[in-house]
Amino acid sequence: MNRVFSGIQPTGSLHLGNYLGALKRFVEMQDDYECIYCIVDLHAITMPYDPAELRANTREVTAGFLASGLDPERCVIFNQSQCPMHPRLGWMLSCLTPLGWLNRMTQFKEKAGKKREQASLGLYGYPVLQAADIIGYHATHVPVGEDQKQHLELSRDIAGAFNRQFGVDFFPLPEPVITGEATRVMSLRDGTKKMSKSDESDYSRINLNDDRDTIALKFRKARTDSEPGVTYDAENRPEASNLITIYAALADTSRQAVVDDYASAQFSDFKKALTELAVEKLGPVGEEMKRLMADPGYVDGVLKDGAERARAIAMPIQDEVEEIMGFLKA
Ligand code: AQP
Repeated sequence: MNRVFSGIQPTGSLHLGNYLGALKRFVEMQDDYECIYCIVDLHAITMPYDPAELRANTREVTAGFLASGLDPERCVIFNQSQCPMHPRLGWMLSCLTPLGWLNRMTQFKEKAGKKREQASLGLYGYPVLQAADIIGYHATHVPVGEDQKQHLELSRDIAGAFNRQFGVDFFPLPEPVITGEATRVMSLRDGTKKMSKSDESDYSRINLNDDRDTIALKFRKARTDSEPGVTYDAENRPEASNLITIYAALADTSRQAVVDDYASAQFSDFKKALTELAVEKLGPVGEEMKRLMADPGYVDGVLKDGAERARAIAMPIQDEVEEIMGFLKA
């Protein structure tokens, strides 16, 4: 059986990178797979945070899921803290994961930066909890952006380590699904950094709830180079190439088709066309998010129902894990 699991952290506003790298895939996959989509609030506390903001962001990300086209009747939508499997299995898997594997994780190095000694144990163990999130549902496919590739490989290694250690064929090895034109959307201010919720500059990203004027302003101010034409060259024109990638992904076409279409245009005209396209595609998502945010009772109801369904799938698997691992249930 094919089952999809993926998650997004409620650490701030959803942005175009989350949308093109993850959410758009989530929506496409709900037609063909049994899908479980999670607002990973336990991951969101691995860095310093504010409890009131966590609560608000959890509702906002849920609203973003729904506004992007996820149907709570067809897929399970819930917040991670409401299913006890995650921390429970996370702990058990952490006891099977060698430190050497975690020491290779580049996301920890980037996020901890120079303050490594102050970084939390949770941030270090983040990829193990992520492995539990996925394999605790026996998920087979995981749609993610390019930045999550290394963590997904670790999830496969951990699933394999469990199977080998206990001599079972219990956890399927999950397949990353990293597809589409925009698997790594870059910052609008620096084409070598990925677009991120936690970037200090709001001008570095397009948020799903930005209005038309804000989208136009951010694309107008987006850094480019002095070359006038529309050509794709990720190495020498990273910022311009990023905007071409964004256009291609929003229009569901290829980068080459975009370059061909704008072969004789000035880059400034291309930016205007990109703004129009982004407003056309994201405007309705932002509007729907606003409508849903005004109805927190509905959003909470979706999460409550999703959590019940998530627990019904995960807890029997967790029981089997505990049986395999030798925990006595007297
Ligand atoms: N720039 C991006 N391009 C393509 N995909 C992206 N994703 C994130 N940024 C980009 C994908 O979105 C999903 C959810 O990401 P997340 O919120 O769980 O964590 P993240 O990757 O750490 O995202 P951010 O925005 O950078 O959050 P912060 O700033 O809080 O760390 C994942 O599938 C991810 O690949």
